[in-house]
Amino acid sequence: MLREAIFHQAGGAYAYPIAKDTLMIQLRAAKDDLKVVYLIYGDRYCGTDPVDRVIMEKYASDQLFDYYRAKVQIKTRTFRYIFLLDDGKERYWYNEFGFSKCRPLGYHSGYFQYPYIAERDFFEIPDWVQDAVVYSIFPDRFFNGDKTNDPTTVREWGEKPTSQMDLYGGDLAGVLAKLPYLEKLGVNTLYLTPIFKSPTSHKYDTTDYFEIDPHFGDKELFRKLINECHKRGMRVILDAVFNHCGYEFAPFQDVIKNGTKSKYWDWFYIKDYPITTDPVNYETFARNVWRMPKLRHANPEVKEYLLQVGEYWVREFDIDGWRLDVANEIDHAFWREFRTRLRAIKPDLYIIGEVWHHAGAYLLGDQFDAVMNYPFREAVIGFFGERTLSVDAFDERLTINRVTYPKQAVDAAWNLLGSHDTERILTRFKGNKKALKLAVTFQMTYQGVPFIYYGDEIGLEGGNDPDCRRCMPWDEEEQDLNLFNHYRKLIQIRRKYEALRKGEFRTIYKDEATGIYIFERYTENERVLVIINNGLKEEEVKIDLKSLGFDPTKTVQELLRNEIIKTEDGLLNLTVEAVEAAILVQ
Ligand code: ARE
Ligand code: CA
Repeated sequence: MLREAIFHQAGGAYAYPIAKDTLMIQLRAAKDDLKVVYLIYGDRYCGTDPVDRVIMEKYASDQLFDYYRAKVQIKTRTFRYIFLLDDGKERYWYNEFGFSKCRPLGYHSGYFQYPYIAERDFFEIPDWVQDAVVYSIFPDRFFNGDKTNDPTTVREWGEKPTSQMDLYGGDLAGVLAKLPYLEKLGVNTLYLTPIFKSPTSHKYDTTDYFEIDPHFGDKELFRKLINECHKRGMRVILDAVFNHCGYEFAPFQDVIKNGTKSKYWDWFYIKDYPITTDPVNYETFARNVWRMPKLRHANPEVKEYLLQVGEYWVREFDIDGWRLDVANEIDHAFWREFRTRLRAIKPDLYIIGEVWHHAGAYLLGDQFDAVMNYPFREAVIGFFGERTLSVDAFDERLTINRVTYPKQAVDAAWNLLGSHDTERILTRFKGNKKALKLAVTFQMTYQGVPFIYYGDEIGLEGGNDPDCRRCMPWDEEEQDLNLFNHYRKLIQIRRKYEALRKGEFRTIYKDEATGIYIFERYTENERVLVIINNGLKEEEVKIDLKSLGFDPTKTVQELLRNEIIKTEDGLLNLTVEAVEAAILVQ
C-alpha cells in the first residue's frame, strides 16, 4: 500500500456538512492502489468505539490519485471516524495519528473528529442556483434601448471598440427590450457587469455606488427591469466592485482636495501628498491603474460603507445575487460579514467571487457560494479548442477542479467559456464552430452553472479586452442562428432533465486513441449518459447500459437528434460522428 499517497483531514473539501446532520467525507489514495475503503464512524460522545461502517465510493480519479467519498449521518451531529484501508494484500487503519495494523481503540486513540455541525457552518447554496443558466451582459454593448440617454459622443454600433472610454449607448432599456430574446434562448439568470455611475464603458471605477449610471437609466427603470425579470422567472445578479473605487468617488476627491485633513484620508492607501496620478502615489487595483484607488477595508468606516452598498441594492431592489469583483484581494473577514448581513436580508442570495485560481479558503460556506470557474474554461479550450489536452488530461483537470471544493461550490460554480476579460471563445477556437458546439454540449451537460457571455451564442468574435466587448449584432443576417439554435436546444435539454442540473457526475469511459469521452449525470431517479467524440473520425461506441442502471426492457432516447435508439438486452451499439455527441436517457 502506498501509504504516503493517502490523505485526509477533518475539514475543507475532505470533511464538510452536506446537510444539517450529514457529513461528506473524502479520502485520497494512490491511483489503483486500494481495493476497499471502509469508513467506520459514530457519535463522538457515545462512550464506546464507533461501529457503523460504510464502504466509500471511488468517485473520481486523476493522474496520480483516486478519490473516495461517503456521506454519513448522525442525528446528534457529533462525529468521529476512522478509515480501514485494504489493498488486497494488506490492511491498515488510518486515523489522526497515522497508520496502524491493529485497530486503535478508546477515547484518546486518534479518531478523526468533526466535533459538531454547527447550524451556521452549514454551507447552503440557494435552491434555485442549480437550475440557473447565466447570461452575462456588458450593458454598454448589448442593446441601445433608449437613444435619449446616450452620452454626448457615442461610437457607431458595430464599430470595433479600441479603448475603455468608447461608449456605444447600450443601456438598461436595451436589456428590458431584449428579454423576449433571452427567454427564447432559455437563460434564466442575468449577470450585469457594473451599472453604477462611472465615466468608463466598463464602469469598474465607481463614482457613486448608490446611483445607476445616467447613460444606462435610472432607479425607476432598474426597478422595472428587475420586476419584469422576476415576472418571467429570471433572476438578476449585479457586480460588486468593492476592492477599489473610481477616481471620481467623492471620498477620494475629498482626500485629493484636503489631504490628511480629509475625514476620508484613512479610506485609502495614500503613499504621499499631494496625490498625483503620474507617478501614481497611492495603491490601486493591479499596478498603478490611477482610475482605481484601492479601498482600505481594515478601516471600519470603509467596511460599513461597502456593506451598506451591498445591502441597499438587495433590500431596495430585490436583486438576486452579487458577483464580487477582485474578490481575492479583499480580506476574508469582510466577506464573512458580507454573507451574514446580506443573507439575513435575502436568504437565497447567490454570491459568486471572481477568483481565477485556487479559491478553497473562500468556499467553506462562510463566504462565497462559488467562484467564476476559469479552470473549467482552460480545460475546455485545451481539449475541444486547441486539442493540446488529451481526453485523460481533460478529465484530470475537471477532476481536480471538482475534488478541491465542497460539492455545493461545484454545483454553484460559474462554468464559463469566456467573459468580458477574455478573448471570445469562438476566436480562441480559431472560428471552429463544430468544436465550439461540442464544447457547448459539454458545458450544458456538466456539473455546475453554465455561463454564457453575451454574443457567444450567435458567433460573435473578438480578441482580448477591449475587443471582446464588441456590440451585439441584432440584425439576424449577422447572427449565426444555427449556433443560437444549438445553444437553445441544449439549454432546453438541461432544463428538462433534473440529473443535468442537480445530478452527480461520474466519468464512465475515456479513450486516448479515439477521443471518446463518456460520462453520466445522475440522481436517484434519473440518469443521463453523455457520449462525446472529440476524435476526428466517427467511432462505434459499445456500452452495456444495464451495467449503468438502464432498464433493458425500455427504449433509449437520444436527445440531440431526438431519436429512439435500439439496444439489444441493454447493449448499445452507436455510431458517433467526429466532433459530435450523443445524450442518452430513458
Ligand atoms: C483596462 C483596459 C485594458 C488594459 C488594462 C491595463 O481596458 O485594455 O489592458 O486597462 O491597465 C476593469 C476593466 C478593464 C480595465 C481594468 C483596469 O474591465 O477593461 O482594463 O478595469 O482599468 C486579474 C484580476 C481580476 C480582474 C482581471 C482583469 O485578478 O480580478 O485581472 N478582473 C476584474 C473584472 C475586470 C475589471 C477589474 C477586475 C477591475 O472582471 O473587467 O477590469 O475592476 C490571469 C490572472 C488573473 C487575472 C487575469 C486577467 O489569468 O491569473 O488574476 O485577473 O489573468 O488579467
Ligand atoms: Ca442609450
